Amino acid sequence: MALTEKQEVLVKESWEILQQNVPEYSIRFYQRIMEVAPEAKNLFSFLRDSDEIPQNNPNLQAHATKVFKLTCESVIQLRERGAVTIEDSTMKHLGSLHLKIGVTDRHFDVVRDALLRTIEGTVGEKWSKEMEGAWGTGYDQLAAAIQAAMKDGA
Ligand code: HEM
Ligand code: ISQ
Repeated sequence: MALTEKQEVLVKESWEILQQNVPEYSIRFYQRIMEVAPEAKNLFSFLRDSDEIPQNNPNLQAHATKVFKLTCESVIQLRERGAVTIEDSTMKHLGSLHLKIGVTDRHFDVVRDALLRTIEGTVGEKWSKEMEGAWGTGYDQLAAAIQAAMKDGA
């Protein structure tokens, strides 16, 4: 699916709002993943040993932010170049890491849903189908690239 200029603007706008609410959206993101896929908790080194999702954990916030930032960059690349062109070495790293951890295709769906619901909850009334389509498309292309790198590493 090709993205419109308007969709790129919507993603950039929502990313600005997210960046002002990092502690809040990180927790929301993990909570949603844990609700839908409780077993995934054990995959995360910084969640494994606690019963609750730790508030104000810099590790957790940094990780959640990386996922959102990469997705945002993918949207921009899709608009500008028609494809996701994240650096090769980054893709290789993400592919081998997620393969080693044992991330499944279903997990990718769970994270997709959590990402979208987190943005929806954070941007409030600015949320729209158009915005959802843009983030969703960026995520799908990025996830496909990571999954391809995982298969390469197998
Ligand atoms: C680690 C991105 C999908 C689970 C990471 C890291 C990044 C990342 C940037 C940190 C890499 C590093 O530490 O060097 C992404 C992106 C995804 C994605 C962009 C989808 C497009 C998933 C999925 C799962 C998952 C579906 C499964 C629930 C993990 C885990 C770690 C990790 C468990 C290691 C965390 C730790 O340090 O313990 N991911 N990821 N990721 N990812 Fe993902
Ligand atoms: C997937 N990969 C890395 C970090 C993450 C943080 C929260 C949810 C999913 C993630």
